[in-house]
Amino acid sequence: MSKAAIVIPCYNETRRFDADQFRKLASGPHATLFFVNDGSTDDTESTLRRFIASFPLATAPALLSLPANRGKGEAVRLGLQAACQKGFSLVGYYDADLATPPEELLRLIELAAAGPQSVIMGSRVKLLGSNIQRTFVRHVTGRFFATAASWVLKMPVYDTQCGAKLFHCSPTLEAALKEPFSSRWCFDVELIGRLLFPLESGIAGLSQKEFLEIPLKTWRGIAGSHLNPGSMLAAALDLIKIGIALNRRRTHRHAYSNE
Ligand SMILES: Nc1nc2c(ncn2[C@@H]2O[C@H](COP(=O)(O)OP(=O)(O)O)[C@@H](O)[C@H]2O)c(=O)[nH]1
Ligand SMILES: [Mg+2]
Repeated sequence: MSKAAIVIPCYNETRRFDADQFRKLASGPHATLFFVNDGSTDDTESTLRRFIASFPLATAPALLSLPANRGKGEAVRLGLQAACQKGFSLVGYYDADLATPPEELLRLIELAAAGPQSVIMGSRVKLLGSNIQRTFVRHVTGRFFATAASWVLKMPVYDTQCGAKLFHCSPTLEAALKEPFSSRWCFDVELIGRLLFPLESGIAGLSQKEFLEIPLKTWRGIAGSHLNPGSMLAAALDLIKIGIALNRRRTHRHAYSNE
C-alpha cells in the first residue's frame, strides 16, 4: 500500500500539538504528513520546524507556511493541492488536535486504499459500543448543521464536518481545489458540492456512490477549539450561500444533460 498524504491545518496549535503521536504517524508506513501553518501568531511555526528537523530527510513531514491567517478551508485546499501535485494518489486532511485518534485515521486510510469509493469520510455517529465524546451543545448544533448540510447536498450524509477525510486524486478533485473556498468553516460542504457538481463544465462530477462514510469508533472533542458562536453563525449563513450556488450548478448540469 502506498502512503497517503495527510494535510494537517494548524492555527495556533503550540499548546495542543502532541509530538509523540504525530511522530508515530509520520514514522509509520501509511502516511506522509503535510503540515500547513496558517499564519499562526503563537510558536506553531517553530514547534513544527523543530519537529520536522528531528526526522531523517526521507521521512520528514512537509511544511507549508502561510504568511497570514486564511482559514482552515484555505489551508486544507493549498495542502491538498500540493499533495496532489507531488504525485500522491490518496490525500486527506486531519485535525491537529487529534480529535480523531491516529488509529482511526489509519483505519480510514486502509479502507480508502482498498477502494472502490473516491471519498472516505469519518463520521461521528453516537452508537452503542462506540465512544464519541462531544459536549451537549456541540452535539446538538452539529446535528442541526449536518441535517441542513445533507439537505443542501441532497444526499444522505450524516456528518459533513468531521475533520478526517480522504480522497483519491483525480481531475475532479484537482478541479474542486482550483478556486479558494468561499467559506472558512463550511468548506467541507463546499468541497463535496464541487465534487458532485464541478465548477468547470468540462469536468465530470462524482456520483453519490463514490462517497463512503465510516462511523468512527472513537472521537473526542478537544478543549481549545477555534470555533466560537460567531463562526457558527457565519457557517450557517455560508451554508445558505453554498446551497444557492450548488443549486444553480445542479440545474445547469441537468439542463445541459437533457439537451
Ligand atoms: N488553517 C487553519 N486551521 C485552523 C483555523 N482554525 C482552526 N484550524 C484548524 O482546524 C482544525 C480544527 O480546529 P478546532 O479549533 O479544533 O475546531 P473544532 O474541532 O471544529 O472545534 C485544527 O487542526 C486547527 O488548527 C484557521 O483559522 N486556519
Ligand atoms: Mg477540534
